[in-house]
Amino acid sequence: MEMTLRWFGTGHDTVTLKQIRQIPGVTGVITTLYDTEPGEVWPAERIRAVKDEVAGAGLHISGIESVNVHDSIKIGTADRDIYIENYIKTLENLGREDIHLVCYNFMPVFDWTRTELARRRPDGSTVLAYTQKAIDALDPESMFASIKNDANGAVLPGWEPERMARIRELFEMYSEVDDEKLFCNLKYFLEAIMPVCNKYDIKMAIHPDDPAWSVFGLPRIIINLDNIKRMMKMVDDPHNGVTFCAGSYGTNRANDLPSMIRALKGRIHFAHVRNLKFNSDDDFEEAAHLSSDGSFDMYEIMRALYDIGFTGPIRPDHGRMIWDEVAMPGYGLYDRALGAAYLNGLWEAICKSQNS
Ligand code: CS2
Ligand code: MN
Repeated sequence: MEMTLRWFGTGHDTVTLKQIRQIPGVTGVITTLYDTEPGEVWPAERIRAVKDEVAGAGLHISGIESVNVHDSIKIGTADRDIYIENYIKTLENLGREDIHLVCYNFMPVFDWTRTELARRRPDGSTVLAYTQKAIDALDPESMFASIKNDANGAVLPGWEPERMARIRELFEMYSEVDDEKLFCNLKYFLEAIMPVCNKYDIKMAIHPDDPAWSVFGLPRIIINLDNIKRMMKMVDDPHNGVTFCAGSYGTNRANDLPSMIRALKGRIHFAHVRNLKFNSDDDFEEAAHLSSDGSFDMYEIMRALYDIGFTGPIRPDHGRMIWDEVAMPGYGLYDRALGAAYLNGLWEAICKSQNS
């Protein structure tokens, strides 16, 4: 595996490339063109510019998270082919710049959903948290209003104000889309992009729905092993793979994370490894990466990745806000750096104990 950190780009991220370069063992970044809209073609010059900037800091781009998929593609409206064409052009531009990993998601309307961005834990850190009763009590607009104030001025991916302004319209557009329709539209999209992925050897790594169940009545399909297998079988190409996000699949306690990893051997192209602490089955908070701080056995997760011979990029996922850092919730420097160091430590111990 290669240890990486997510970086949103100069002007968008409080964390600098220089800081990332100083985290032991981190050699790559996972980045994006944060100010592009879903459906736009990413200009080759802009991709090259960010690639050069990252290289100038002694790092390299290990993958893109995310090239977002336009709602027309997810809904399957008549204009989807235009947006698919644009997606293909973006993939070509990435491929020509020698970028071979793209993370994306197929979640309707929102990206991840949390009900609190700054829940205080006993040690005084603040974390992202989810409680089902808040979802059941609120509509999406009031939820957006309630979490916006905790965002430290950052725009959270998937919760951009422009999208929120159109929220009613978006819900209306998705009203005819159920899980089956969403699977069909995903298949259509994947079939269209696989030729370019093969040509440039671009691994597509779908990110799971987070949480791994339906919120606000919207369909959600990338939630468990059966559905991922269905997705991989319906477009059976090694470039059609997954981002294994422990914190997202792990929201559903029926998902056995290490055994899912083993079952996905060869098709995990990217891994997000983080821990959750459950207070009940539908109330959880994003703990430190350390196993004993949360509910997951992080050793077993890393061990499963080792056992399947995982060689792709891995990154610590959301971190806690600690040491008075002010940053995008989940994406500060300090706790993610601690996460990277801890995951590197587990990995070193696993490698040495297996080779001795
Ligand atoms: C990320 C997702 O912050 C997060 O939870 O893991 O936002 C992820 O980047 C997207 O869903 C991938 O498209
Ligand atoms: Mn993730």
